Amino acid sequence: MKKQFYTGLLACLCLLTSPALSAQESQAAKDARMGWWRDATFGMFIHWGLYALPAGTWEGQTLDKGRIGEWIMHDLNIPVADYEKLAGQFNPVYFDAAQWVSIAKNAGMKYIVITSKHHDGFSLWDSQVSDYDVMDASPFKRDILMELKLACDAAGIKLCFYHSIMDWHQADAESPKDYAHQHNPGARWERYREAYLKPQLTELVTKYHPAVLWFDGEWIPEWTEEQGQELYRYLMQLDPSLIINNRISKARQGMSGMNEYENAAGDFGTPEQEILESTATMDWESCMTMNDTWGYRSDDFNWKSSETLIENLIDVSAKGGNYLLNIGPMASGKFPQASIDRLYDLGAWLAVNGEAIYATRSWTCFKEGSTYFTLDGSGKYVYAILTEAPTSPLTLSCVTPTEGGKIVHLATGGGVSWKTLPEGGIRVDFPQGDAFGVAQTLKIPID
Ligand code: FHN
Repeated sequence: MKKQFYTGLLACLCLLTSPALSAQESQAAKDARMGWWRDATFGMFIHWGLYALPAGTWEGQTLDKGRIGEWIMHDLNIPVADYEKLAGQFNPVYFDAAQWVSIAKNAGMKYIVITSKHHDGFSLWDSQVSDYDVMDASPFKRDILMELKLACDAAGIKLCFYHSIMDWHQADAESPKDYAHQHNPGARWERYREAYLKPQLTELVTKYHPAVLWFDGEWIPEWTEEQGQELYRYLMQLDPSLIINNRISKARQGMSGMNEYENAAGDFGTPEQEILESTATMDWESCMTMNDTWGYRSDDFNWKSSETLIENLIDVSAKGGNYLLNIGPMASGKFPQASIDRLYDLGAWLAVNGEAIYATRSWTCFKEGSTYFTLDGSGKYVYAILTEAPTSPLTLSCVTPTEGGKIVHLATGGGVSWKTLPEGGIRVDFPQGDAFGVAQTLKIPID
């Protein structure tokens, strides 16, 4: 029944998608649209789907170390007909949207980006153009995205969707090697775009109102910059407040994630498992795993420490980016405990030092030694975030505080004594001892 709907939509969607946006967006309008996202700085990425069931091992064969769980279908050459049977076992009875959202919120995260559909093609909502979704193909039969939407709205968290352009399940989209032998190979790809990909995205935007659409899988040769531009215009017509990553275009330069040419579709760059060396003129967000996989692998224990994750957040923020930190929930619907522990530590650190991160901007001097700097929204304070506590009085050469101004140590809320040095910069009597935890912050007034 759904398949008829899919085919029938083709003609009318072609009509809907043709008009271009009439006017270019002004810088002021873009700043307003991007405002919440820039201020948010810290978000939760969630890779969740059928791949959580094999969790890295298929019929006794385990993925090589370093391979990522959500690629198991591809990496172990699992036929579509075998892989799709996983849907019949997908029954995450412990899934609790309110609990997931509350873990994110307590960690200081302001938005959640979850895989509406990853490369394997399985959808986490009741898609009207597919039976390969959680409502039609799994025994769970609960609309995961809608439950998350309601929980996020209640908690004041923005819900966003990751959506893969590449689709290993759709016959029209899987880049079959025999394209060359077909009469009109492009027609199948067009049918996938117009009668499957776009209708799915339309459902997501009009029913769930995601704050961000986060594309991926754009590197396949079938996808072009022109198609990306057209899809961007189409989606922005559906919801002009949307924010869309640069993977809707073809401009991403591999894992470094920034654009290799101007005027590409998309609003922000997407470094993956990397942090930029410096600030950038384009908005950017660094996405990263806590261990070595995005989708859950039961044998991946290579967890980054909480200290590393906190320093990464500081580093990204000092360079003007956002940090999107990944969770790979288990097939049961639970988060791995190691992830929960790290999120707790991040939340505890942000509860004390968050004003140095949220709604801040990069400053001309973003790092001196192991100290990072951010600039508050008013431009009246610089935050110096020390990722290593000094063993003797701290000297900072970058910053000249307001004469006679009070420098506040956020961990104690008290002032610290300081003086200007004849050679420039300042010396600060920094509170000694490690009682204040990792990465302590000084709030410094500037003229
Ligand atoms: O292939 C995907 C991968 O599975 C994961 O989703 C990451 C997250 O950014 N992106 C892709 C590779 O760039």
